[in-house]
Amino acid sequence: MSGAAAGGSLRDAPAWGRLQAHFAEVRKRTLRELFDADSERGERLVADGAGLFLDFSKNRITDETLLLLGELARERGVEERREAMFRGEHINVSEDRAVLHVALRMPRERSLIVDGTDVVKEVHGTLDRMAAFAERVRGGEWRGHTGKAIRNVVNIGIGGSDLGPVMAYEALRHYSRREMTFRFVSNVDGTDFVECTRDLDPQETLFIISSKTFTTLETMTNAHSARDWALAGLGGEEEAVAKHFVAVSTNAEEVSKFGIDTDNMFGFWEWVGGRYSMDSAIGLSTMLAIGPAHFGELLAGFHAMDEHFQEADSGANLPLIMGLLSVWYGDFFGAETCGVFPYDQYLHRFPAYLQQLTMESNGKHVTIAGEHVDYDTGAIFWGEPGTNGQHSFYQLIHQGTRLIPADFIGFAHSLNELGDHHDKLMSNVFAQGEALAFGKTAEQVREEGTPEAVVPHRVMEGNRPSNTILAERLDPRTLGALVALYEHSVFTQGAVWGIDSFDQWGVELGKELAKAIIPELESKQEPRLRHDSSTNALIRRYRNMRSRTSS
Ligand code: G6Q
Repeated sequence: MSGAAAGGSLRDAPAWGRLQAHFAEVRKRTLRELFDADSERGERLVADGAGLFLDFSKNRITDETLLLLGELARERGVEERREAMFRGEHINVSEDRAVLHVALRMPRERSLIVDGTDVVKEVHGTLDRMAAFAERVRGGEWRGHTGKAIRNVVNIGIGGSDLGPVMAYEALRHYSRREMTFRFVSNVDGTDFVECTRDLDPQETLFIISSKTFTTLETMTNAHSARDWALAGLGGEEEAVAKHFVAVSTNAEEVSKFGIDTDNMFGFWEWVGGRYSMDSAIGLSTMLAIGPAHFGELLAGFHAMDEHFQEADSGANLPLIMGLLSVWYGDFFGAETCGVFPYDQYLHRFPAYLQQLTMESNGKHVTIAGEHVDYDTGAIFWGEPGTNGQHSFYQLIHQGTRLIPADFIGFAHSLNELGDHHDKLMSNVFAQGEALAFGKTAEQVREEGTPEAVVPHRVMEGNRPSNTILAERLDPRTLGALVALYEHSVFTQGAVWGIDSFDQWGVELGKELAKAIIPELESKQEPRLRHDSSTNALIRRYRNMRSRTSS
């Protein structure tokens, strides 16, 4: 099987056995002890790559742990699988597809021949078309049906065709064209569309229908409502669609059936997974917001991290280290979740974006060979920006009973330097990592004069692990590197676990069932329901509440 992970069960890997024995030795060791034993630890267990600095010293690891995790990666063929991905082999085995998001950010002068086609050439062809279009819209040259320039851009898409664009727009708002309004409609709940468009003038509004398949229920429902909304505001003339709708898709046939001229369609390829597509034409809204040059910077950041992942030694390889640490906590310590806390308001949608990237990729229960795993796979990712989370759920991380490894993300420079806000913000990044790692002993609490009965409540056990990622500032290049860091960390975990990180069959059943239920909800006649008794009763109750019952 080309590019598949090393055969055999993960538990049979010699390094796995050694890690289990090693875990029994180190599980009780505290971060306090580890730091006391090595005064240089905080300077030693760090790595740099693609403009990001990673301090991973506050993890419950020794040098031996890193060595063994490195061996595990070797035995599981992480490197071979990585190279297979970069070569364009069909490492997405269950869908028999290449996984080539890395080609989306290869520089123009590179070439990558896959199945007889130079994909880098095709990528840059599309990027050039996107750039020409973006310049026309941003420059006011592209006019709406009534001759007005476009001031509002609404991206309609869901999942991978939404989360990346929203996250990137919010993250890079500082670089965006401020005179323009950008909105993102994803939910099939009509409220989303209505609230996003209520204050927009159809004459000045451009819709980007972003859908790889162009058949997704939510997106097509919203796209049709958008067309009705636009036509109602533009005198009902069908030819208005051409000026107010463009598509990002791989499905030209469905795009033209919808009425969008395929000249106004920006394509991508089967080998780009939805959750790996924000740097493809799915990023058209991002390019319209920040302009082609900044979009190029974003791609350069992605590419720099791709190169780092391919070239850096294992002890200094950011995505490899982070991925292996996730395996360490999930499979040895039994940690079920991982918190991601960006200390930058512009990154407020980053945890939501990461949830899809990590959980849709690695939430798998069988190996590539189809065997049920007998170890845990993908952790639950979640998070909120700091410092807000500190006043909410951090209590549980500090004093709860569950181990929650955390990633802190901070920047040296704010994009909005305001008084001493930024130092105050960053003091909290450092303070949280310190508090989680080292806590506060009963002795220290007593020394503060705390009444004995309250002492146990104020003790912080510490020994809570975290990574700290620092960068100069949140610019397009840095965002690209940050996203690619997590992409490749996800890749590393998936390769160790021997699972297919690039399919998502688990989301299909619910979609199919919903399709069958729609007519049952809408039918004028009482439908014959054949679900379980709970689902049948819920459907009947809903029909009743909507006064659709015939009885
Ligand atoms: C991502 C998934 C999924 C997908 C959406 C939208 O990896 O495949 O989130 O992006 O279901 O699909 P379309 O782009 O085809 O509408």
